[in-house]
Amino acid sequence: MLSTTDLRGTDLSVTELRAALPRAEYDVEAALHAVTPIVADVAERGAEALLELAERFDGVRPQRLRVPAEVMQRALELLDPDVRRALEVSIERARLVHADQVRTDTTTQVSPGGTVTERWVPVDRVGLYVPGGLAVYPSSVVMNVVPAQIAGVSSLAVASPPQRDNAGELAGYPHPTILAACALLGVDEVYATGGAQAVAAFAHGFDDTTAEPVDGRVPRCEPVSLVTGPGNVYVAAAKRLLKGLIGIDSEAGPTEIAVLADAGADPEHVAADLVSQAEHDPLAASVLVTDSTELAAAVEEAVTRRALATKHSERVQTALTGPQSGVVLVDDLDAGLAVVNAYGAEHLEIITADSPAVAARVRNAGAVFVGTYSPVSLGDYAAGSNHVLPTGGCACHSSGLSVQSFLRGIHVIHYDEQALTEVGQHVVTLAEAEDLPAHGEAVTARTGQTVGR
Ligand code: HSO
Ligand code: ZN
Repeated sequence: MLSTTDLRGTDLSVTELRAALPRAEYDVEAALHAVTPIVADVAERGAEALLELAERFDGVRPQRLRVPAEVMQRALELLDPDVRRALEVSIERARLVHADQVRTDTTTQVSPGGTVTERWVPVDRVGLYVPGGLAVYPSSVVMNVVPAQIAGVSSLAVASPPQRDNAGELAGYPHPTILAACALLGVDEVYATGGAQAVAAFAHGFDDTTAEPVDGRVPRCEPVSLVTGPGNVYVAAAKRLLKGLIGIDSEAGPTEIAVLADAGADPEHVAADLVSQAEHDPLAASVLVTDSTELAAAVEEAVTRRALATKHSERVQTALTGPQSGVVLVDDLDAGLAVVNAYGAEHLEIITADSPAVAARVRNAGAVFVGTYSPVSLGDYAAGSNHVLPTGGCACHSSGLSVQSFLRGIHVIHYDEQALTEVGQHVVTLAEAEDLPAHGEAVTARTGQTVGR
């Protein structure tokens, strides 16, 4: 089922390795054509466009775009108590980890009378996108909302596609479990809109003509400054299109798991984990990197068996047989590390002898799962770590969602006269070197220093 890339006996550069490794074709550029008119339509016609687009893409026209308080409450009542408890544990653990990410302001005394402070300020208003297509992810509500709240974001809105068949009595609203997760987290501004149109709605804002007027006025969904959260290729394309007007976390692509394992790994564990992430998407990538042909053969057998037996067999098999998945054979663990570092997987498992030592040598990965008892699905739900992670090799330059994603570090510069005078001549000199004498004059107007050398 898994194709094999045999790198034994080779000594490839990072660029050559990247070209040789399995990776998904994910064409955000192509999706831009489809998304551009949608974004323009939402910018122009607001709520009316959102209702029509929901009808077209989600097969249902929401009665209300903003989910009313009583519907949020009802979703919480409908929540299975076991799911509620599991979500609460997920929230508790995520809060623990993310609380440690809080940044403290720093003030650097650069010279007597001259300081630079870095002040960490949360983004004022954020839009969190939660997918609701092939699968419905209340866990992604937790992963987006927890760091935003800990960062101190004061205005948070969530958007998720309205459900036609999947929401029982709450049809026309986002999935009830998503609404319940929002309610558990204290998020009460939730919109029934998905895909590219949700990102456009966040970026441009809209008058919510579907809501009850307040004091005779139509309530408004105010534009946000930042949109975060995973989504399909159309969500990624809308983020790319609107980036600049809004900030984005990343253009999330299909999920990926790479496992670096040696002969001591249990093939059932490895196979279960490869299948677990393949369950997300026919384009999901599952890659085993190993120096053991015996393990590779045993994993191949177990993966084939599990892929046939699992609930979402069809999309799992599509993902596992796609060009983005496979086994990579290497000479030894050093070569394996070179492969996983070149690949930069969203999720990387290390199941080897002395896994912590091997994991410490990983340079590029969205998140690293160390040893037999740290499967990716633990991180998806309840490790405390964040599951919104860089995909498609972006782990080589970016990190997953964190408190930092919702903060801006503002430099506050405060010099007194003496401190400015002390460094003033250097400013003048550099200004002249750049042929920008007026820059220097802004200093000499204060200090009386002479311009020119
Ligand atoms: N593995 C996904 C997150 C997720 N898994 C949500 C289950 N639910 C991307 O990190
Ligand atoms: Zn997952």
